[in-house]
Amino acid sequence: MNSKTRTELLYVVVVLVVLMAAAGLNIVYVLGHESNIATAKDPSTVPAGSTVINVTGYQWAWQFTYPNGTSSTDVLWVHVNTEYTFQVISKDVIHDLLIPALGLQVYAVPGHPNQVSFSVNKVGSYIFECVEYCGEDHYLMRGTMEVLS
Ligand SMILES: [Cu+2]
Repeated sequence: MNSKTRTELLYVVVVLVVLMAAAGLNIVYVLGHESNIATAKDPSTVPAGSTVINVTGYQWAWQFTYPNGTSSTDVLWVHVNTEYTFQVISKDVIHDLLIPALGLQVYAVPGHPNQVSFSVNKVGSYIFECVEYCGEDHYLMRGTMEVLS
């Protein structure tokens, strides 16, 4: 092996070592980062005593399914001073449910359930709407949350 070939091989080996070290650091960082997110937002944990309402966003309505199996579209029925947990999913594109009076906003993402818990302390009628532009009839994704005594 002449010195030219040896030098060339040395360059190849040095570059390979640097790239593999960078890949290793990157993998360690990404895996650690991902597990941090998973522990912070574990969608399988529902607070004790909380009533689960499954919320499905789709083009172009919100569907709320209650524990007894019934569901409503574009109107949400809840009781005052009761804790609820939304489990939110999308059937198609990304939607974003906002209930301004509660300061509650949660994304509906296909393949990634999101969860949020809340209770309302005042009987009344409150608007909700989708605040992520999701297609031509996006404006139809609105309705009222009726809070009963
Ligand atoms: Cu939408």
